[in-house]
Amino acid sequence: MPACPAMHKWTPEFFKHQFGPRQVNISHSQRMTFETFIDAVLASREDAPGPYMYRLFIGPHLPELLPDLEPQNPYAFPRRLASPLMLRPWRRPDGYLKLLIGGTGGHFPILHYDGENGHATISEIYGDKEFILYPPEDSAHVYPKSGIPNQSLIPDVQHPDLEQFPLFARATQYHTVLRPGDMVFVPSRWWHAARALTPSISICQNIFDASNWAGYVNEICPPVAGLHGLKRMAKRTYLTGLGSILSVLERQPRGHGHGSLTARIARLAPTSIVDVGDSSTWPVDNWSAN
Ligand SMILES: O=C(O)CCC(=O)C(=O)O
Ligand SMILES: [Fe+2]
Repeated sequence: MPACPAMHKWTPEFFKHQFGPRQVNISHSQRMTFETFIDAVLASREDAPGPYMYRLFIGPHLPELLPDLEPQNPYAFPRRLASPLMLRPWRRPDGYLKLLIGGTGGHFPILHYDGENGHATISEIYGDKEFILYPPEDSAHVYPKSGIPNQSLIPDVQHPDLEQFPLFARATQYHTVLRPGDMVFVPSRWWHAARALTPSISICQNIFDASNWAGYVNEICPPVAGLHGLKRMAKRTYLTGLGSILSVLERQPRGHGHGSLTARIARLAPTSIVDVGDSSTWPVDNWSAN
């Protein structure tokens, strides 16, 4: 498979020069210019880690970067989120690409599993990053926060306080180092954490298909009582029915010609970016759910 342009183009300096004065989301609470952010990334050290960007969606916020990622990684395509049959606030035809950038020692803030029962892929573009996983069976050993069950209370999984978190000693850690061109697939509900070993740039994507759909519907539309419950029930019924229809369509032959029946089916139930068609027609006004 040919490498996308990002593999030889994206460096911390590229982002600084290309987008220097642009204000961007770094985390849930931090926003700063790319210039300030990249300077902090390059100054980051093991003993004084700098900021780590994990809240910047490329489609709505830096769409000029999308061509750098083509051809997109077929194994990271968000599948059902890209279907035009998907409810609008959750539709992600642009690939649901999230940019992750950190300097040496910078890290994703917390051991967690992704919300909405999503599978995830993290593809490394520049630099090296340590990636750690724990299986769902270890959930009781990683001390989920009460009220936020997909986030662990353990602040640093590489140096845990075993007096405070004794059950963590029983958890099985899977460990890898991602280098440019590597991708890790994180199945739904697998706990994970990441730490940059050098300045690091990667892409994260969430995937939804038949294997995690029921859990997805339960998470975005949990049943509720009362009048609200009726609206919720209608949404659940739609999404559950959509899942059944997409399961059938996804098994049909794929066709990419214009107007053919197989091409139209492929567009309704896309399993790769090729099925989606002309990217210039993608809606960009549908990001409220984030
Ligand atoms: O920083 C990373 O590589 C992990 C990102 C991640 O897990 C997420 O965005 O949910
Ligand atoms: Fe994650």
